[in-house]
Amino acid sequence: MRRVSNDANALVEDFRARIGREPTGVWAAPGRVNLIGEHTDYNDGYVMPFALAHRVLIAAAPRQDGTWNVTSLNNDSTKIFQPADLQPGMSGWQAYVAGVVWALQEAGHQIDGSDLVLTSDVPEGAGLSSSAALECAVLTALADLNDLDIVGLERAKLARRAENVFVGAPTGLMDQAAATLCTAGHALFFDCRTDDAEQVRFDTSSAGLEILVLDTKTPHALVDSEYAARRASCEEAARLLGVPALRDVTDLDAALDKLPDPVIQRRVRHVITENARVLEAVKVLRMGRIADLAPLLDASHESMRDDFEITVPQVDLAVETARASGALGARMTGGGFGGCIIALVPAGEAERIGHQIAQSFATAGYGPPAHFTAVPSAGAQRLR
Ligand code: GAF
Repeated sequence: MRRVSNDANALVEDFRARIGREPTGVWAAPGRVNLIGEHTDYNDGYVMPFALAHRVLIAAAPRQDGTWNVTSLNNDSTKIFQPADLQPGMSGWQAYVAGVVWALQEAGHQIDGSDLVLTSDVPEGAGLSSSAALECAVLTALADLNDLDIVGLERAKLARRAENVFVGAPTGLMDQAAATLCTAGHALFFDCRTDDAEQVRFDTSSAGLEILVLDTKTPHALVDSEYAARRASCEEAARLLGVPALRDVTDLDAALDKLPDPVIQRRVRHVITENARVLEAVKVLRMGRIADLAPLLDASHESMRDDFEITVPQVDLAVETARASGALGARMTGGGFGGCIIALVPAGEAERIGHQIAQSFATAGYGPPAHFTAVPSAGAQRLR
């Protein structure tokens, strides 16, 4: 039977029932929302995600026969793989598990076989990084089981390598950095060039506010090809401008003058202005002025809609309705072409605003969205 759970004790019971012995431990890694800084990570720029309470849980124990026996309770499916099966290009949910074993081995670590039973309540395909959560949970479990001395950021980079090379998705480091480094009560200000990480206090309730996350449940049809196309445009722009990455553009107007193509100009304008918005967001959060995030969220959304062109009508409607219903500011979060929006709303209003958006979706003939209130939570860790 399919099971979606966030409870370590229940997972231990599942492990006992399926594997017939005690797990050595239980590990977890969270999904994330990105507060601001979209499509900046692979441009060597800035991001500011925070971890969700939604997470992947893994109960695990070593095996002596050198195989990995992995059960996903969500998919009600078990996959067994051996060292010879660890070939990039594997598909399905198991690729995220096998990819981590592969990345660890490629980095020279000895990884013994294990039994792994996992469950996740991170919504899939919603732009909340369910795959990075899975990779980082597996990595955290295997690092402990195999006594590996790998620090946080190195873990994030290995998980990203699994995603980029084994699974084949050309993402940046943000999602794995968030799943690994985030701490409860904080957003993570991360510099994707220098790897500098700062935990910025993000206590919305002290400001009388909360973060509504609304999943538009829009199918992510073009996400892979369009993501790769945006990345390629940014790299092409950096090449034309003679800089290592768009992070290095200091004079936006001068850069735009040098670029012949209006589409590339828009892509560059998004990345440069988005980096500036992240820096501004860090400033206001350091001063505890959470409400001042609102215009930055709005401007970020407009930039993604008009310049980076990664929103879809459902996402734009959700953002517009959130604002019209009393949100201080709102934006799409994540890679785009569907997925979730976040809205900064007065405390106690998330429910009402979520319902307003559901109504506007019904009126527009869209399927029902889902929503929850986000609480900045802990990164990957051992639970027991
Ligand atoms: C996806 C990617 F995985 C991240 O690396 C990042 O580029 C994001 O889209 C957009 O900001 O989540």
